[in-house]
Amino acid sequence: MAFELPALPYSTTALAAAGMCQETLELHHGKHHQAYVTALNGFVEKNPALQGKSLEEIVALSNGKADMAPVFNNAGQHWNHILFWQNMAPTGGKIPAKLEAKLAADFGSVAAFKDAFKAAAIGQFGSGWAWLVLAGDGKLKVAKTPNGSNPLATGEGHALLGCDVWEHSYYLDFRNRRPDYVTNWLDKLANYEFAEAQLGKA
Ligand code: MN3
Repeated sequence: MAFELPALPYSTTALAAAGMCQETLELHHGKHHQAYVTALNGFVEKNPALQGKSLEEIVALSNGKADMAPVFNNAGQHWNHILFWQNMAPTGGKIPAKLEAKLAADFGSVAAFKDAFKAAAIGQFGSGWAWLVLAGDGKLKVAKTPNGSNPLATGEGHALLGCDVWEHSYYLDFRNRRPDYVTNWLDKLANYEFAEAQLGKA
């Protein structure tokens, strides 16, 4: 069974008012994410060791192996983007009470969480991701990963939110201003209801 590009959970125009335009979503979902899925399927077709494996299993078995770096990069990016589309909503930015209390308990305040997340997103040199994870000790933490890596691969915890900081994610809307993109993402796009629901599944 080949991997497939999941449909967006909203229309390509749905996030425009919140700072992500139709063209960004069409290119990012329809071209960039599709390219990762197509490349991953090509690797699976050629390598019997990957056949019949779940996406998570392919990330795990290619993780840290130099000769499998292209497999890891594309599998990781497929996993990351599946989460990323669910991590945004047309009316994002509202933090529900249970998650708000946990953010305040683990970071000191919601503002301190946002500061830490922005620092990770801005501090990721080049392409990569910033994450809010539920770590093994039961605490919320912020992490960053380069390129196609993710908390699944690093073992840093269960990912609740992942913000794509590759330039293709923000260049049409914010040009080179990654800090403005990340601030807007946290305040207007992030689907904290989805993140809160993940707390119960971790
Ligand atoms: Mn991307």
